[in-house]
Amino acid sequence: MDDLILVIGNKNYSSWSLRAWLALKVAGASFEEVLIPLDQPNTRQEILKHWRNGKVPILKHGDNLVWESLAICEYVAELFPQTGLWPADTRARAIARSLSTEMHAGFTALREHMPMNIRSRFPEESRKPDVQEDINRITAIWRRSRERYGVENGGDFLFGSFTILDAMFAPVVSRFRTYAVDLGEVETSYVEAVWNHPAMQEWTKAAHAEPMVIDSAEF
Ligand SMILES: N[C@@H](CCC(=O)N[C@@H](CS)C(=O)NCC(=O)O)C(=O)O
Repeated sequence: MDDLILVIGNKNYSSWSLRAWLALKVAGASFEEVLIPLDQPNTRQEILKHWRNGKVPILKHGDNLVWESLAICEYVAELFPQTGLWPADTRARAIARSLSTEMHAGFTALREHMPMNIRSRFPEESRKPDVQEDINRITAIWRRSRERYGVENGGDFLFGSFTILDAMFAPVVSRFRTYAVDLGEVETSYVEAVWNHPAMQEWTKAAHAEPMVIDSAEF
């Protein structure tokens, strides 16, 4: 499939772009990448040239156009059904979808106060209660998923092999590293598994090589 184009933002900051990009990479898709630097005077204008929602990521596939990171991941899972981007079992898939949607729609305190910034380290002594609440919910999801599905299915990810749910949480993995969040054994192993995934490494390497710097970005 050679007519896929993914429009993304800066790799250091664009957490939503990372999710869609990971889904394509893990599916083994070959795709063209169009990177629009965020937070520039012409950013909105440049994104609007691709689609009227004014946000990245945007996936173009011939005449089809998909926006919203989770919808893109779903579309990629349908294009490449053999790559297991969702768990095969119906019940497991329903849970993985529910958790992915929870991530897509929620955790606003974490997103606001701990923006993704792959290159930086901002260890914090204390956290706002609502941020800590988000961290507690996420770490509980990770522990429960690993315990209930991950270990049983084999593999180091939440439901065993890498799924869309892991793509949805990949920016959180990066945030937990940037802000030095204290984690238990299970969560630490999971963070390492996501961080060391070849696709994640490819993205982070590119993030380090980017020259653009944005102050206090919330993406
Ligand atoms: N809900 C959207 C969120 C997309 C979003 O907020 N993208 C940010 C970058 S990560 C963006 O395009 N911001 C536009 C801007 O900064 O002008 C999704 O899941 O794709």
